[in-house]
Amino acid sequence: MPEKLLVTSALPYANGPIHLGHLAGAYLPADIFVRYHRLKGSDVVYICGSDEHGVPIMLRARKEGVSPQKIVDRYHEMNKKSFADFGISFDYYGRTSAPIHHQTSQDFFRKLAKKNEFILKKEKQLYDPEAKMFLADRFIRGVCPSCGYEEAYGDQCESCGSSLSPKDLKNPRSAITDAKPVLKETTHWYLPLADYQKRLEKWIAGHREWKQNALGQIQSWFNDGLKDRAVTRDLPWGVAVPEDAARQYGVDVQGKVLYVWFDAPIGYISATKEWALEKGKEDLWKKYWQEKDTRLIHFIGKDNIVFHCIIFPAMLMAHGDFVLPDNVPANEFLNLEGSKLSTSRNYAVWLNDYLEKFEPDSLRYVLAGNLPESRDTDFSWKDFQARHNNELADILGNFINRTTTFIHKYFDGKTPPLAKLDKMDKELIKRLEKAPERLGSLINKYKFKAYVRELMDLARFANKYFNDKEPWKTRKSDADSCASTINLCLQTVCSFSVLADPLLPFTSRKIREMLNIENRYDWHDASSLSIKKDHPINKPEILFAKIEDSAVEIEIERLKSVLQSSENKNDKPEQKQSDLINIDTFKKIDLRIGEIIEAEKVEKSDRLLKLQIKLDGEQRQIVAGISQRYQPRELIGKKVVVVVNLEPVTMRGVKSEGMLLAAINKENLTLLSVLDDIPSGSKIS
Ligand code: B3M
Ligand code: ZN
Repeated sequence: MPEKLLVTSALPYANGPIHLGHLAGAYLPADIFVRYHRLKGSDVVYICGSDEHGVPIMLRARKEGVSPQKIVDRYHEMNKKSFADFGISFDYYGRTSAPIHHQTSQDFFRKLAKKNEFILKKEKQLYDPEAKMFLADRFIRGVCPSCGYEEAYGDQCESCGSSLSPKDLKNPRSAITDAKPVLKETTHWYLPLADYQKRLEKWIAGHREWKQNALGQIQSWFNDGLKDRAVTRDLPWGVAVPEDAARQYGVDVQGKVLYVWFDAPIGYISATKEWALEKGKEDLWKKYWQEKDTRLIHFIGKDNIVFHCIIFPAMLMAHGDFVLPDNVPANEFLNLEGSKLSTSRNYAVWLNDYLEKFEPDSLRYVLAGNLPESRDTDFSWKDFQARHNNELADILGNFINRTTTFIHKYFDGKTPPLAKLDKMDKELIKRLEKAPERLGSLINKYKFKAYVRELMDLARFANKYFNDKEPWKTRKSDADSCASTINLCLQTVCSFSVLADPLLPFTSRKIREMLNIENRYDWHDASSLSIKKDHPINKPEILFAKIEDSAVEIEIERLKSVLQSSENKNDKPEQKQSDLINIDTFKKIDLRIGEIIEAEKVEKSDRLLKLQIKLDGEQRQIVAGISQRYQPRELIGKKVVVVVNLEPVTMRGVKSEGMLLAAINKENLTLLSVLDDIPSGSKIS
């Protein structure tokens, strides 16, 4: 029986175009994963769609003076097209304004109401007397209580990442009219998450294989104790709270909708229903959502962890008819040219813009090789150009081109025979035999960067094989050897078209056309020498044209000017020449890798966090002034650089035995970490 997989990528809000950060977070890794599984013969359905509710969409509509529907119609179509052009191979791309989604979400709510899973709370909430509406989530702005940022939203501070509730903000004001809000009574439905904590803990305990970023965040939510979550809002845009279900509570549902994070994940279910309908098999969705042998996998960015690992699973448990996720591979964030991406400042690379200028596979390759799998990573245009030119063009493209050209020049365009094999030939055959298993298992374990690296290593090896075998010489001195070499090179190109297909689908298709072989291949075919003697191939074409300096310079300049116009104009302080030290002085500093295993705020301090750091066999307590930049929970499990032989000091009554290294620039601060995983306690020299 093939493995049954239901794969989802987070539903992007339909209030703006897709950018690189989105792709690196939830879409490209998922697409590599599903393409691999399809080739392997797994029974896989890949679902996504537009998230069309929520306050950000309403704010955008107000800003443009149009209806929310107009906004979501525009971006739904635009994003659907960009994803398709980029090769993201959803089986279905739905939208949460679809009637079937409203129906499914309301049914979900009805079922929970019927099972008495909700509690009702009457309380005072912020209300804009000028706009005459309640100010939920992002409709309210004010000063963040954790970091003092003045433009924090009612649900989250974008500066320090704290998750907030509107009443937490100091000096709150309406994002619509700027009015000072008043308190007004309203009633809402809450999911009492505390009732689910035990069940959730037990379930998560069975998933120790999940990535550390998710497990760390989940544990920290458990440590804080789960709280009741409101699942409705007073807003004019969203899925209406179903009147029949509300009747049992005696509450007027006028103007009330489901909270966007209640309906959005149900969007995965409703889009699967639409997919089934489109296939003419109305009930097919049940096979994936309701039968226990499904592996449900949610690909997301780290800011969505709590919703996918705690809240949605609790909803699914409360409902009872659906499978729970098997894994939630969450990625960290992607930065751009050393700065944080920002959609509001237009500091981003937009996918639709990119696709007008460059090939999709170039970006797929560069992003996948640099995914923020366990820490934030950076995208730079120079690196993009270098990896396209030096790896895709000079290694992979070159190998394929010299092989196919050789066949046309000296073998009349037909595959030469395989004669006797020498040591190098056998080595190449062995690598090809092992490759599908090896590369497939990396993809299946969500190690996409390692897959990309090993795939390119294989191309490097093949290129070296071509060089070492010198077929241009053996052509005259040993015709059999020359034929064998070229035969094996062609077999390798063919294997490549399969093994690279999840990553470079457009290129793989071109290769197969060039090789005049069928488009449909099985993953494990890549291990065999499947091209027969005399098989004719088509004319070679260049797969990767070099990217010129001028093409990326324009992009770099654009980003620089965005940064300059939004940065304050203070000139950088003059760099002072530091006094030189010798190596012995430097060696006196004992630097080690440590893992943060606990983190909490220091009482009465805005800046300090108390951290417990695991070194080799011992544990240290260190106090660090980083609380304006990091939430305690996001630090758990992170490997950092520790100065271990610093004299202990006491700060705010808390002992600190060491120091963490950080890079600092104006308001920016980032802790130093390591490129690859290495045990705690490792010495730095
Ligand atoms: N639209 C949030 C986001 O884009 C949200 C994801 C929904 S997934 C169910 O970060
Ligand atoms: Zn803040």
